[in-house]
Amino acid sequence: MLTIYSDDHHLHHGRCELIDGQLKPCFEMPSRADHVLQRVQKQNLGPVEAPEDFGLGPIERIHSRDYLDFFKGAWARWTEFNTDGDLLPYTWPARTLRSIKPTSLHGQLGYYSFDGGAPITAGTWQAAYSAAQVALTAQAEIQRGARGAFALCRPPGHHAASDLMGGYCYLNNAAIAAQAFLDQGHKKVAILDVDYHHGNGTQSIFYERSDVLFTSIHGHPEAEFPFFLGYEDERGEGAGEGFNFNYPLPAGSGWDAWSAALEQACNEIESYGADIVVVSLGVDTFKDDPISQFKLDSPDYLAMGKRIAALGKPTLFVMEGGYAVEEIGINAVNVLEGFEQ
Ligand code: Q9C
Ligand code: ZN
Repeated sequence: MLTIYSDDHHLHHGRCELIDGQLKPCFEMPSRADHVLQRVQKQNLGPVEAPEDFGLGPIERIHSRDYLDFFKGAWARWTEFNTDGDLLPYTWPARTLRSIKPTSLHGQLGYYSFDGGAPITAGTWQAAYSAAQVALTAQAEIQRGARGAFALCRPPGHHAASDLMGGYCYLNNAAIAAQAFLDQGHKKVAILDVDYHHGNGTQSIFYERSDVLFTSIHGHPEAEFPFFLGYEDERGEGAGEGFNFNYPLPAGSGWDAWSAALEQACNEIESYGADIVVVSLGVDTFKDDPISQFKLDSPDYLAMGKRIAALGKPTLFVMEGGYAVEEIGINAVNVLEGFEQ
């Protein structure tokens, strides 16, 4: 299987995040992607190539122009404040406040984010832009007839909505690739989001559409980030009604419960009749993940890949979360090896 990878992800290195009442070093760190790349190479998964540049066009199919302009220009505006910290939001247009679009940097930052988990650093735009190109280049490989391809994206994307960053995500790599498939002639794309967290950004982007089926297995939002989306009763709206399937699971869930949900998601993908499957591949479902509560073990990821392969569809894997840095490579590549077996 071909892997697409860009060193540009090193340009994004957030300093800290607020967790358990403390500022701690960001869990979403550059060594994550380095470990996955090393494992791809160690296992001889296949060639590793740099992304092509498809420009902003395919990104603008998913993200609004004003959001992209804000994100691209935010760091330059922040440098005028002469501080050396990352750019982080701290006020949001929550209930009782107005949803006006502010003109100030921090006002706009709150407007274009849903949490304080997506710091902007000097190189964040370039890293996120390149990650989207990584997804698009792997998408092109499938379009050329490959059965599988791996987009080793960093930063991740599935929490990013059309005009919102959050949850370590800025540009929704999986959504951008899914839209590219449609724009290149496919009619039905299924997204299978196996990251521990609900893919709220992806769900929201396609919620009113029937040309993308969204399925997600994740920690129950009653108890887990992103808290405000990811319930089972979210089935899609308008033309999208019946094309959204959430499988929230309780903390402590292991392979038995998880694979039962996978079976249901796969059945929905089958009956939908997808042309293409895009997997939002987070491996923060691992038992030793430092911020997550599922109990999958490394061999389970081989079985996951095998079940996805049994769908018999061309499949694009897009890297999302996974914070047990030592094992992230083993677990992510196990899915890909399971798929190829
Ligand atoms: N900073 C992905 O796995 N945790 N994102 C909140 C407060 C946010 C995870 C802790 C978890 C986001 C792509
Ligand atoms: Zn996650």
